[in-house]
Amino acid sequence: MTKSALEIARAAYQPKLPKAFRGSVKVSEGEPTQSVANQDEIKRIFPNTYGMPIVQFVESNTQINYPAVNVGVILSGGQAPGGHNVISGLFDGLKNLNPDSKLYGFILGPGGLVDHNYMELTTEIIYEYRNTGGFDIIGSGRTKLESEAQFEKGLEIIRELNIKALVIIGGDDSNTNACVLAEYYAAKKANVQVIGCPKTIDGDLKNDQIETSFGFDTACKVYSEVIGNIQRDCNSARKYWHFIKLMGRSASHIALECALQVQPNICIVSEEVEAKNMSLDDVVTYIAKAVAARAAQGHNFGTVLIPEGLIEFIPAMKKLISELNDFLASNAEEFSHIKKSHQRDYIVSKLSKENAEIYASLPEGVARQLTLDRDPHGNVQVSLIETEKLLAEMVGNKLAEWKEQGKYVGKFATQVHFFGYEGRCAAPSNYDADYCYSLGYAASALVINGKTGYMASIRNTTAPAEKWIAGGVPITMMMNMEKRNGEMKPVIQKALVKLDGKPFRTFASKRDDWAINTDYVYPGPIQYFGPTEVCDQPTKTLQLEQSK
Ligand code: FBP
Repeated sequence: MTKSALEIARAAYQPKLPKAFRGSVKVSEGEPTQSVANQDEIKRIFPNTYGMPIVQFVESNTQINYPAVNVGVILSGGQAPGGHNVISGLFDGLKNLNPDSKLYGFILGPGGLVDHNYMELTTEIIYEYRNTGGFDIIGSGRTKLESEAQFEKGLEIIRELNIKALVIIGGDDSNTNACVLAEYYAAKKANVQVIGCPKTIDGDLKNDQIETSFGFDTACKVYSEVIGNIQRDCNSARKYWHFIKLMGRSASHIALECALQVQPNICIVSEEVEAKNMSLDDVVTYIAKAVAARAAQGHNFGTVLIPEGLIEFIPAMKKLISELNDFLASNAEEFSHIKKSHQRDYIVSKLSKENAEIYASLPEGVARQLTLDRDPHGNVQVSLIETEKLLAEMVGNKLAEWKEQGKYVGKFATQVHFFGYEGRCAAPSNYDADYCYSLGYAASALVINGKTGYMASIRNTTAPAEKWIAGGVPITMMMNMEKRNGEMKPVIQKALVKLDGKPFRTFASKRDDWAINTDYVYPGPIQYFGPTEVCDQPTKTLQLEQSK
């Protein structure tokens, strides 16, 4: 494998660990826990893994001789920077306790467990991937582990390889499934532990115990670097408005964090749009007003950040999408025979008056996307909707109307961007490199101490690493009941942007100034070597959340 100069230098980086992991550790257990909501139902569904205490690893003087163990690891869902370091931390943690322990990686996600597709991860293999981005060491996948048949298939290979524990590195859904699997094996007395690790660039897997999901830090820094570069270009040429969509599926954490880092003219926060019951036209008018106000000062340029999930948070669009889903699900055959050029009119004629009006007002391309791209469950794939183009076009139309009415004088030329995949496999920042390595180490300690149904946790991460607190949180503690595919299911509660939280309030207190002025910040690329204030800063979101 040919390596870049940075990769070679980075391979030698030794991630920082919490103090507890620098010698022998012991487990300190807290009080029994409760789930965040629906306690009775969650307890009933998880009789063997409900109510367990939060555990913390603390330094100890007692040297224990641990037996060798075999462990399986799975990378689940979208890539996030630092996954390789979770695996290296897990590997080093296990080997440190007993050099005869073995780590098996299941290939291409949870499907690897079901299909018995695996490889042993050796010292040489791990060495190649230390501190690198990506999930390519074993690959990732989105197969959901949820049926008994899958659990049983998994058990066959677990038995064959004499695996004591599985570590599942994933987002909220994958960790929910990890918990279901832990419960299933516990109920069966199969003697197989299941441990989760909090991963997702989206930043929506966090709660009182889990400060952040790994990858969020690096991905936001990469996007902020590029947005900063665009802002400098924008401020140099002074002729474009840049509409920038940012990944993050539902929650707007990424867009908000980038806004805090780069101070754009506008950032839309989906959670606020929903709370204020804004229509698409309200969002368009809000942007157009800011454009017009800058134009009045002779500034015909700017930046607009748009969260990926925006469309689904606009209440009226949500209703439209829901009616379209239902209509197309039951009339797919008839619709497939309608000529492309007549499809729009056909849909307009079939929808309720309110939804027909909204549908008719959408630009051609978006209207088509809403009727075409559906996932296997029959839902519109909102992430494929080019919201950045939609808004740029609709703002342009609004400004043209205002121009005719003499309400706006200016020029409006746009560029559109979508940043997502560019950041998901970036080389992890020092924060993510250290955080992930520590999470892997914590997972190894949970395994060795016989825990199951726990998520590895590292807290106090805005402090220097030696003060970080390592432990594990029962996954049932993060659960509530939610409707999925028409059925109530136990799931980990997703963390959306809190409008009364400090990150949003800070943004809201500054956005009017950012809209009218040109207060751009240019964060530059992630730095791996150099002064700590340049290399080791956590996200603004985390710093604000942790500040008193
Ligand atoms: P996870 O929730 O699995 O971590 O994935 C996050 C994400 O990157 C979202 O931000 C994005 O909407 C989605 O994955 C894209 O999925 P895909 O990788 O299948 O294109």
